[in-house]
Amino acid sequence: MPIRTTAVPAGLLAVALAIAGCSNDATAAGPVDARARPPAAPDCPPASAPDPGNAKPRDDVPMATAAPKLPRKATYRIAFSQNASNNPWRLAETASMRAEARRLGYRLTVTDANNQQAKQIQDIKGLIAQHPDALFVAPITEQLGNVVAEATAAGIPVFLLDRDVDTSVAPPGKGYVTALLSDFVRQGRRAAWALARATGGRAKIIELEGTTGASPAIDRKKGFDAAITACPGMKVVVSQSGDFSRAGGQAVTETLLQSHPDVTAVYAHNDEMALGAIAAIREAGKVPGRDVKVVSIDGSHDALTAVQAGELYATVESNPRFGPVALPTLRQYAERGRVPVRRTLQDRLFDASNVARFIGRSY
Ligand code: GYE
Repeated sequence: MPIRTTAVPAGLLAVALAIAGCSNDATAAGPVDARARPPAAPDCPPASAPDPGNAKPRDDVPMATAAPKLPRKATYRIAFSQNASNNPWRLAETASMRAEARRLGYRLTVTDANNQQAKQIQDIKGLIAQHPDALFVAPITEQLGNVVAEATAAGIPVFLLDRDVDTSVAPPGKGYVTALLSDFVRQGRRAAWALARATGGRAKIIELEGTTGASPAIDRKKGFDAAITACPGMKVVVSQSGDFSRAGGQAVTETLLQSHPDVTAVYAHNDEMALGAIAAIREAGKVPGRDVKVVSIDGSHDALTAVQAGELYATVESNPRFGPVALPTLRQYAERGRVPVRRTLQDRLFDASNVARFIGRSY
């Protein structure tokens, strides 16, 4: 299993917050959409509590010492294996990497695996053959560990973006340099708290899981499922993968609303699936946001629009703008010869109380 450490050195945290464009105010999310809030069940503490916010950054993350070194240069030839380009989150991430590389004058090659694991393995093998100075990988599932280890064995420093691999195959700091990730367990927990507030702590829930085997799907489930055990009135009645896609979320919700017409809530592991679910809820003749409460994760423009419309109760941020964190990490590795094996991004939470402030800068 991957290790789940969380830490951001002060400098990088500042970078992450600077990209976000403001200080982290997740803990200040406060009361939301009071119109729609039922009274909180006394046996469900999260239903009347504020957003728990980010976990405390850890200062005990080990340094990457056994991965290939990166020589110090004025400019770098780098590659990025992206796992898909079929949603705004992926497009924003790629655009952010391109913009930062351009700004620094680095040459960047991007491949797109079209959401297919076999293609991503081939993409990475092709990039290994070109021997870039460094390789960034957004792995589709944790099974990409072998090919990541292969790149490392070829002497290429590998940096993971936004998803982890199986760390028993590619250990952090050795099988790859470092992984830049959100705290997915925490995101799931925060989504559970938001749903507890939305429903008063009583809900029959459809859980739409992300791509099977992807680290955010594994951990967002873990965090959510664990958190709702604090509320005996909240139950996941059915949990199924919608593959992180809007079409997947819609099709799965359509079917599940037929077999479980008494469902009162949807927890989607990302915004795209939540937006698909909202369409399916409407098609089933129900009112999203009133008959069925929906929460998700990402913070995309379409999701913030749905929050404004009252159809999506809240979305926990998962920031795709990795360029200004990823490339400084590479630079630091070249200049100092060491970086921590994990860098954890800080995420906000968007709901009716703050959406107007953030929608203008959303992707
Ligand atoms: O939430 C989702 C994307 O890996 C954190 O992948 C990322 C997730 C993100 O497809 O929308």
